[in-house]
Amino acid sequence: MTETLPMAGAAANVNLAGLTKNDYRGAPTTLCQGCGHNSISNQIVSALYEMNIVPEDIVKFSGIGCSSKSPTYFLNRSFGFNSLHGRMPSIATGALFADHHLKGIGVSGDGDSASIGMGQFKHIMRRNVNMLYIVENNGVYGLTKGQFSATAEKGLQLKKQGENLYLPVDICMEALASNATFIARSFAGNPKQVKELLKAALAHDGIAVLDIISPCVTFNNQDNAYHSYAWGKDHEEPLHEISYIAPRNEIMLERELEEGGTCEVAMHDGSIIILKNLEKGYDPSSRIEAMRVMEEAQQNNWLVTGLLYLDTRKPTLTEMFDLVDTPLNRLTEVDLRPERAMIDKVNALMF
Ligand SMILES: Cc1ncc(C[n+]2csc(CCOP(=O)(O)OP(=O)(O)O)c2C)c(N)n1
Ligand code: SF4
Ligand SMILES: [Mg+2]
Repeated sequence: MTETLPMAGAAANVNLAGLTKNDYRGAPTTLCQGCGHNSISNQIVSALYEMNIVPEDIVKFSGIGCSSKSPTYFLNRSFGFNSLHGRMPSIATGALFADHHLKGIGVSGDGDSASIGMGQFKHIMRRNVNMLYIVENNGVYGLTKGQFSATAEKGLQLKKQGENLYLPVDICMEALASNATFIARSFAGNPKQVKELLKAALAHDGIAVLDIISPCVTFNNQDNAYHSYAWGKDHEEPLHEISYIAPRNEIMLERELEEGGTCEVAMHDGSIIILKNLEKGYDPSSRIEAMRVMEEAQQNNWLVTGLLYLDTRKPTLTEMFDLVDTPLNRLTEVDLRPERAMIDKVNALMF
């Protein structure tokens, strides 16, 4: 009998998890053509495929908005929960506590996170929940027809809204103030950087906030708007070229932060993030540096992108609790019922 050999092309498309890129896709998008959110979904598909992550090990979360519809457009094989407006963090916290073996990917919008969900946003940061928290930031409420969001720049003029009178909320500054352990900013018009930052964020143990300027082509893409493709392309100032290197045996911890040098950051899973500094040394482990760079960017109207801040030392939410290895949602009644002697002991303590 002749042996059937796999087709060379097909084999080449299979990653180390034995999956093709199609295994990471979702339903066809219903968002507007050219919407930045679509470009981000495509990079999520590529990043997970290239990292050989098994889709069933991921759980997706979102709130309400065009951005929050995005999880439908990637990872068909993963469970997901499309929650209420601004409430994604509490749903994610509960689900990831119930199964600490899963990694969370949350997609939110600037309206969802910086207005109605601001309180929840701040608290998921300080709890260091193990998830990637993406804010697809377009400066407007896209889904409800383009009202100003809290991240819109002061003075923005929109045909149907008039002039925005208020100073904007900066997602990354809010994340830093709330003790997030991984903070990065990117731009949907720079897909290569988006993908590398997604990989680095997924390799992080703890909360990884990725603020991605993601133009709304229908309501806020005129060339002078800070969340447009044209403005982003003209004003982007990457801090470094970032590359993600998958886990390997030899971990290089040496760091060179002198001008034009590279900085290597070792992640818990053995992967490495290489930051090639473009102009001057930037140390992402310094909160003060991160704040300075963001402040400087605000003063000069620069769209600073890259890894702004990283702290790999803080325990995640579930590490702070003495959990059994079996996820809580898989414990059976037998596992949970205390022995008679223990019940008697507890009762004796109480009365
Ligand atoms: C409690 C509640 N208030 C208001 C709304 C209406 N609403 C739906 S989406 C949205 C804003 C979405 O903006 P954003 O999060 O920036 O997402 P985008 O559509 O811009 O991607 C609002 C106000 C709602 N669904 N629920
Ligand atoms: S309205 Fe704006 S945010 Fe919503 S899908 Fe269209 S382009 Fe994207
Ligand atoms: Mg928005």
